[in-house]
Amino acid sequence: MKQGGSDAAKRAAGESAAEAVEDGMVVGLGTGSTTAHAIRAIGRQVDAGLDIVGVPTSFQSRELAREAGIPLADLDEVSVDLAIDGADEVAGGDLIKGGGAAHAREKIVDASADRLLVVADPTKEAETLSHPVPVEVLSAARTTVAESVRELGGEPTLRQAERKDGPVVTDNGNLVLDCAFGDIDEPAALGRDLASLPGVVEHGLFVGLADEVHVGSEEGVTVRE
Ligand code: ABF
Repeated sequence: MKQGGSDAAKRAAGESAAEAVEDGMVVGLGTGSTTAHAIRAIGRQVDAGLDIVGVPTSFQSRELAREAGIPLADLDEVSVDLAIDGADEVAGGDLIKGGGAAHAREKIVDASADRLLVVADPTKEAETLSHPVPVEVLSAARTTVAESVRELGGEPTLRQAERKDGPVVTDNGNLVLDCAFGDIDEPAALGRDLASLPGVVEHGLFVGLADEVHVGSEEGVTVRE
């Protein structure tokens, strides 16, 4: 995951996106350190009387939202007006996500939202997507999917836990293959190919989903539409 951005840049992006939250909205709450700033800012607005409901995209964002005092609902109970989420790489409206292994739930929430605001720092921006694509797989499909990814021109690596004592297991109980393809000139086509493989739960290509990208820096925020 590209993690070069400063905390000040992430905070600027997160707080900028949080300003788009309005009274009465159902808000999708993404995962990661940049979105965490948005969640805390929304929590402060709730403290000040804002009436919203949050839909978390991961265990991490649920815990953070609870601490911030944001009332929560499940996606099957509400429909999302606005989602705020981070990314590992951003090229125009296309994203690679899944560095936090939460991209399956993130995609369900982000794709269902009327508007998706992506929060990022400048290290995430690219002309062409080239970050390895996280692919969540059922454990039984790990080898067959890896083989198919190689046939598609990618190099899959099973994601290991930071303590190196075993693989990362997602909130859904599955494994993650990080699949390096080099420059991804046709993300929509690659996304379709990956989605068609038996045993793939979800991949981290979010093509054309971003409505706005809030890029924070120490100097301020640029909003790209
Ligand atoms: C989630 O967190 C992911 O989909 C993305 O991989 C990551 C971004 O985290 P951070 O903001 O900490 O760089 O949004």
